[in-house]
Amino acid sequence: MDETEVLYSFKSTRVRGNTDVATPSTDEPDYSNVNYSETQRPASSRRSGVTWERVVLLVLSVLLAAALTALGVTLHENTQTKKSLQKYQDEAKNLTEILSGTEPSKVEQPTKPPSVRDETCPRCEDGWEPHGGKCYFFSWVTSSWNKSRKQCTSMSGDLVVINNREEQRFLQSRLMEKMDERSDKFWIGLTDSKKEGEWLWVDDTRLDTSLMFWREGEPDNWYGENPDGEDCVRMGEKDGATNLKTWDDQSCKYFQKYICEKPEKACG
Ligand SMILES: [Ca+2]
Ligand SMILES: [Ca+2]
Repeated sequence: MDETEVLYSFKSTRVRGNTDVATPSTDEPDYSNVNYSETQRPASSRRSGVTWERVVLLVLSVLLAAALTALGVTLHENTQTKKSLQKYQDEAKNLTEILSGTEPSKVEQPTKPPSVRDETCPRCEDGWEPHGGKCYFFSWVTSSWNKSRKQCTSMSGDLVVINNREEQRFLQSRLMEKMDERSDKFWIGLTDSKKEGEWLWVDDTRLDTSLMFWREGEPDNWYGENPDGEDCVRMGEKDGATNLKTWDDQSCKYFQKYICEKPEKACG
């Protein structure tokens, strides 16, 4: 019996029951049976409903997954397209600049500015100035020539050896900025203390006569202030020098500032 038939049976028997309340009718419907029948939909129908819901849910899930995948692919393709477009624009710009006779700009491969490279790999330690492959230290205290040299060697350097005119020009230009007064000169690594008149650098090389920067009248090995004469060389002209001539010999016991030198560190 299906659901429609159960309901029909229930109504017809209730009408008959009202005419004879005291006598229970044998046709009185079995409510438990009715209730049971009400909820007793065909099992195949309920299973079918659940199954359809699952199918619909599954289809929707598949569609959602497909839509998300398509969206991801589209976004990726858009990114690639933008990159390609930028590349073509840069190439077109370079071609335009070549045709107009100017150097192409380096927009594609920006390089680090020198200051950034220096920060990542400093060629000289703090307090030392790089120049021409060397590092220079300009002291702010004064000392005798020998003690000045010890200060330099204690920092893995030595008093400066001047090897060419450009180096002399660099040092003189720096001293013009650093000297407080005309007598505020700096020791360099040149001396004739081993043999009078035989000038040697601290690396034991002999002074090149074509690379001498003596001031007018120097060296004079003056005995006026010291009986030992003058065996050490200092340099610096605060007001500028004619033809870079800034050297003079001085008593090694004098207290002067000093210039240390050492090679730059290898980078990379
Ligand atoms: Ca001398
Ligand atoms: Ca002198």
